[in-house]
Amino acid sequence: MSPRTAPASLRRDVRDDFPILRQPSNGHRLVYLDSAATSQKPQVVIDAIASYYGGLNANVHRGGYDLALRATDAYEEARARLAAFVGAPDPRGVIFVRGTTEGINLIASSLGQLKVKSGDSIVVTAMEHHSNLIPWQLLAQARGAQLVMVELTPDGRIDLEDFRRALEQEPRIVAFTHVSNALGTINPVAELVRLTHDAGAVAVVDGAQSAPHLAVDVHALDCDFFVLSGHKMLGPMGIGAVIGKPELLDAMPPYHGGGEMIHVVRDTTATYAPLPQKFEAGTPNVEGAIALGAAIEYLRGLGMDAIAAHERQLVGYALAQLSAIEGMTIYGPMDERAGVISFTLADIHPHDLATIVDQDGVAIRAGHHCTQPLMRRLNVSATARASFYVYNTEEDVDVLVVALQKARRLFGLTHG
Ligand code: 7TS
Repeated sequence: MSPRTAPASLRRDVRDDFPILRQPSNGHRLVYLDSAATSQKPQVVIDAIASYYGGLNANVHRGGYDLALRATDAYEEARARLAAFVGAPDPRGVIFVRGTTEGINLIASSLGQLKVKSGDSIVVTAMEHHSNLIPWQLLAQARGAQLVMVELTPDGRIDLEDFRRALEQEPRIVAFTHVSNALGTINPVAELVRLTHDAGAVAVVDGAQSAPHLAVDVHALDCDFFVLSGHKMLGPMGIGAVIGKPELLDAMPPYHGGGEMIHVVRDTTATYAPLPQKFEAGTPNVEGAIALGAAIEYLRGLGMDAIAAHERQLVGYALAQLSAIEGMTIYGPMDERAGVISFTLADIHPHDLATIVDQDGVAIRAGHHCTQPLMRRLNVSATARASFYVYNTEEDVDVLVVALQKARRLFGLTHG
């Protein structure tokens, strides 16, 4: 007798929590399959923004009056919530930034000044989003360092042999994504971090595509830095975070200079505020942080394990349905993948595919997904990409499949 092994997926259909999904698109039910680009927002997040401006708005960490103190408390509570959500033991290591792009630029610039000198090497992988590549290119160019790119296996995983080879050069920093935005690959982060540390380097993890979809524990992963974007995890745009080990952040020079990041300012020099203020110059995105806190509460209510199970089930169903379409090529691993599927269909250009399925209300992305080095290795200039989140259902996959069959017929590919 085998026990029932049904995944603990979401207990309810959450689509109604997302007002944007109620509006039609091109006369059809909107099937939103572009959550890797940005997620839609539940009503509780939209409400959090309105109630911040309706009842709490004041600048933080400066005013001594009631409203300012309450705004500061709410902002700091959002920081504590985010720290708990990703398993960071110390909220002082949570630095609010605009998003993953700004976060990685902060690390490359500040950690780069601390750690990287001429002749050193920095390691990235061939599946990185440009946000986790260009800042390291800029750093390498500025410091006269060498950027080493780790190759991938044919099914789109990090080639661990090549990773080990790159570490033999004793790099100062190793940066890699947790989940690929173009392939959906889930990388073995804890193992990569361990290898990185054994080689004496600092491990930077791009968590833009993992924090929204998987239970993350930065303490267990032991990464030195983990970076995320609020807008991909049901929160608003313009807010994200660097979650770093406080002892490293303490040793690093400031990134932006300005108000609130200082302790004492003299004419030509200054001393800096303690963490996290040292890295938060100027007026922060208070409303964004508070609404991200609301998004985190919503995600916790659903349960990250249940969300991951829901997406696993959905992506399994989608892989089976899509593979059955004649002429379909799917990129990336066929197991252990997050809710992202990149594909091409016969020789139909991915942009044409996206335009055709849009006529049926299906929103997918076509392009290089800001991963040009990866596209080059896949021998394509672009792919079509469907990405899933809590509000997607098997019915959404069915609508996509019917729309793709229609594209085949439009392009004169029979037996569709
Ligand atoms: N890293 C990864 C892995 C990403 O997927 C993205 C955005 C970023 C970094 C940058 O995040 P941002 O919030 O600073 O823009 N990815 C995508 C995408 O796949 N389609 O549009 C944006």
